[in-house]
Amino acid sequence: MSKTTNTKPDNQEQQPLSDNERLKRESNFLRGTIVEDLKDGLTGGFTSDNFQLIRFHGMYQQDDRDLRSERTEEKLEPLINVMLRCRLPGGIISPEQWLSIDRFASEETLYGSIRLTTRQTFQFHGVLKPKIKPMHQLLNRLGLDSIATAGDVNRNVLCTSNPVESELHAQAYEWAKKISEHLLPKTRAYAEVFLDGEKLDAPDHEPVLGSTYLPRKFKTAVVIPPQNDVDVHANDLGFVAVGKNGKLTGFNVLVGGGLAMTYGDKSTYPRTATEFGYIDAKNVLKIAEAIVTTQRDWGNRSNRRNAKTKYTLERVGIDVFKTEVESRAGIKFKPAKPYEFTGRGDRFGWVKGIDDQWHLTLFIENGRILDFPGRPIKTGIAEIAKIHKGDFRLTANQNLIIAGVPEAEKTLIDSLVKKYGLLDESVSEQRKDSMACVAFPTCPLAMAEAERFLPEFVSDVEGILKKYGLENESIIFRVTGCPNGCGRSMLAEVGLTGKAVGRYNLYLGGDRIGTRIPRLYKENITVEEIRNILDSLVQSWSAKRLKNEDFGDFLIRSGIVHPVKDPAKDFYAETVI
Ligand code: SRM
Ligand code: SF4
Repeated sequence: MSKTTNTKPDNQEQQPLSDNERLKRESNFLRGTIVEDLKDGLTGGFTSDNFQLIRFHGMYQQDDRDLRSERTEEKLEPLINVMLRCRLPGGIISPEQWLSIDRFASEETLYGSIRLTTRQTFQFHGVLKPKIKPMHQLLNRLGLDSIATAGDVNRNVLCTSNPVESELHAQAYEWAKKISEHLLPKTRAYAEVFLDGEKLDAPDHEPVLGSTYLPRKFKTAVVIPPQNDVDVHANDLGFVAVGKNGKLTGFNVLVGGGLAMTYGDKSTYPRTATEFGYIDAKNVLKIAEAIVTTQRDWGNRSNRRNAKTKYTLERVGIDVFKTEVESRAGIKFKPAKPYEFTGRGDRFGWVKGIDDQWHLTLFIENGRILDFPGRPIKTGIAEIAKIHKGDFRLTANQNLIIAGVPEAEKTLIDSLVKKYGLLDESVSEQRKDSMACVAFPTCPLAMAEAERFLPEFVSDVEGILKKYGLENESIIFRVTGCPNGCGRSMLAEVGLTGKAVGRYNLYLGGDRIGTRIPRLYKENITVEEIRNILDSLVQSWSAKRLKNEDFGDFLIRSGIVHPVKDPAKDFYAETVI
């Protein structure tokens, strides 16, 4: 048994608990009255607490914001539906599974698309109530589920998409799967509610998460340097793989990353994770559990805005948190092993792995898989799935890898790739290094466009780079429709966060490898203003940069932007010189 200190290191428990704590406590281990709501044909939605509880089972209630006012005028209820997020540790999915989810998206959802997410999984948007149970039953038949992909639990566990060093990847991926399983809710609610599972007499018990689950969402990633393609610093818990001769020996452990903030509330801020030290691979689950339970017991359950691990760490002190973790796990962190990140993007095109298999990374703009005019990419991927013997790997940059192609099948896959326009050689490096969250029309929290704004604005950025002779360069550019950070703008060299329709905050000065938070440069500005600012700054970059100097580093060195060094203290400090 692990040792725990029974009291919190401060007086947090004297504050009244947030309403989410009540609803978790009263939910009967996440069941609520979802079963009754599913049978209620009068509304497309979920009532009272169930609206929140369905999130723990991987669903969000949404409606199409483009259609809202039209439907209100026609005195109709909004077109209520759910978005489903699948659990897919490490992003690996088989061609057979893909074909079934492809069919479900086409035949049973309002939008017909599959959306690859920034956390290596896929979402269906627009599932109407009568399709909800069949959808979960389909996932179950495929060996998939959507447990804990949302809500106050450990979410989908990421793992670097690295098909090249296949042995190291296979080991790291196994850990990502084990961590996901170990930290999963153990309640039978999902099976009972959605799969018509048998009700057992044994009481539910949540040995790791506890009966009221975590204070807030919790995110975990496994990263294999030198590629930081999962943005490990966006996570509450990061495992940085350390290998020797292609074999995994252990991990450096990072704690307390997270990217969201709330406008106007300076007690919220994005934060990169803190290095706790090195552990041997065999201790991964013990350490993961100790970190999760420390956050479970010490996290703020009164104010959800300050509830994530990053705030707990700052509140109680890094050393106090770390010592508690060591005591609970019965393991001491060793000094961190040296490692280096050299990049973040995916490696596009064909690469050959050390196992002699071929792997093809496809660029999927915004992760949206749909048949577009002249580019039937959804049909194309399904056609490949019909003949592919390896697997598909979803990346944390919303792209797709066709992995494990034997030499003999490469030509056939290549011909399908060409036929369906899946590999466009003209896509610039800038476009590949750009990313947006979903935002309108499905995200209820969006203040501005992101996914639908990105493609055109990237063309503008391409134009600016070309104007100054930098067309072979790129800037890590990310847009989110609000300050929640789903497209990870707070780890970009240039990050936009939506303020209102057509207006954004502009953040500058992150680095290319995802270890520095950018700083607010201008608030609430129009797209035209953003274009003009970027034009002028790129001009300076082209004129004054050091050899191979990246845009974010140039802005810091030249003093245009003060670096954010310790976000808890200086994220809101004086912005621009
Ligand atoms: Fe996110 C909420 C979409 C990755 C921080 N996120 C949402 C919701 C569910 C809106 C809502 O609460 O109703 C969005 C649904 C939009 C839609 O229609 O699909 C949404 N988040 C996404 C996705 C799909 C964006 C994408 O374009 O790929 C990503 C799904 C990941 C997954 O598969 O699990 C997604 N969200 C992220 C990330 C990036 C990451 O984890 O690497 C972040 C920032 C990292 C972090 O957590 O600090 C992120 N999402 C949030 C937050 C702010 C959390 C906080 O700390 O305050 C919210 C709002 C909330 O939780 O209250 C949110
Ligand atoms: Fe929605 Fe905001 Fe997340 Fe974008 S960043 S998907 S707008 S919650």
